[in-house]
Amino acid sequence: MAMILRNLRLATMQDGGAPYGLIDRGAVAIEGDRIAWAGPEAEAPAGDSLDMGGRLMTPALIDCHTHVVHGGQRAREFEMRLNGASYEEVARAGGGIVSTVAATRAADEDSLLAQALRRVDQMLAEGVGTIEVKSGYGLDIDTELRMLRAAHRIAQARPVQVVTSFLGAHATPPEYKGRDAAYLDEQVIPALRAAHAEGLVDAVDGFCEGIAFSPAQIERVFAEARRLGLPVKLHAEQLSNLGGAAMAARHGALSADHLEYLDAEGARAMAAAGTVAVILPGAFYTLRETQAPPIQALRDAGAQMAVATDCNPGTAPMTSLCLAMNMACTLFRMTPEEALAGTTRISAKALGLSDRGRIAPGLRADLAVWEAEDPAELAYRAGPTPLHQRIFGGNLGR
Ligand code: DI6
Ligand code: FE
Repeated sequence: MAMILRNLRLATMQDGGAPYGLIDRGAVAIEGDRIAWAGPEAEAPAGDSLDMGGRLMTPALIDCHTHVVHGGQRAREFEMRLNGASYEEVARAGGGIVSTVAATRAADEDSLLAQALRRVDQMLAEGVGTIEVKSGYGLDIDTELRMLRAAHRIAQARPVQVVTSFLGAHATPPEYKGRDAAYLDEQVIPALRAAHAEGLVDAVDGFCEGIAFSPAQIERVFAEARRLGLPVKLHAEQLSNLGGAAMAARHGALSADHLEYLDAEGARAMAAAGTVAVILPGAFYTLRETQAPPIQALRDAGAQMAVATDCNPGTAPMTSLCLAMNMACTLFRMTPEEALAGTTRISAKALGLSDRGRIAPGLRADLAVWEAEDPAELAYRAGPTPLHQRIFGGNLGR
């Protein structure tokens, strides 16, 4: 028997109709873990009903780019940078990704899970239903596997869906300094194979940047992903333009992420391939960057844009997807509707998921009911809009 949630301002996030797919006086019928019906309340099917007080309902939010599993924190580095230390001075003092690598290698699986759950709980409190979680702070076979096992345990410990991305090609660890190719051959490829064999990987990611890996080195990892039948995605054009996004598009990537230095040609290549542009304003803000991603060029090319937190201890120590939406609008001039589509319908696409991100029959009943009326409120506040109720897999109050 369906449960009917009525008296809703229903932002279905369906494309092509009213902004936000908004139905002013709407209702949703839930059966099991699925949406059975959604539409104007006057047309709702019979069933036990619950009055939702005219509140706004959206699909549960989807954070399609996070590093929530990691050891330690980098507040000291934040302080050094703001006291004028350069990125190099910070690195020489043991800061940067390698400091998180050391803390992650030192943490056992239970500790990695416990540290991640603190961040995940903050995300769930803001209406998130699905989280993408990357490896990439182990940079050796054992720790990369331990990170991904901890990531999978998040979904056992909390009512949330987890999608994992292997990010062994995040940085070259100190013990392989100057030996990138050996690191890829001796650690990254074997770790990817072992993680895939254990069913721990949903997609393969990489960091294509001058301080990380070249397009050719990333293509070495993408070739292995293709051999294993895994989709790919890429951190691209964050600090420079190496043509990473266009290369990712050539590989049919689910997404290319960051994109501050993307050019019009890269935007067209992404649009043609259906590669989602994942916009990460938290890293831009934390690093006090000045080059914004080319939002208008992405619009002109017809590329779809998602928004995510990039939650990581170095460049985006944040868990608020609502704040990320606010930053995407305030810093990059995305519209509130683009930002909300970017954390629902389009972030689902960035993860290759078609069963969520919209309020429509047959999709997962992962929903968020807000102490708000206007969908723009979710991007309007510099921080979270109060959540009234999170519905996960059809279970109210989870
Ligand atoms: N880009 C970033 O901003 C993060 N990783 C990446 O590929 C930085 C991660 C860190 O500093 O810990
Ligand atoms: Fe990232």
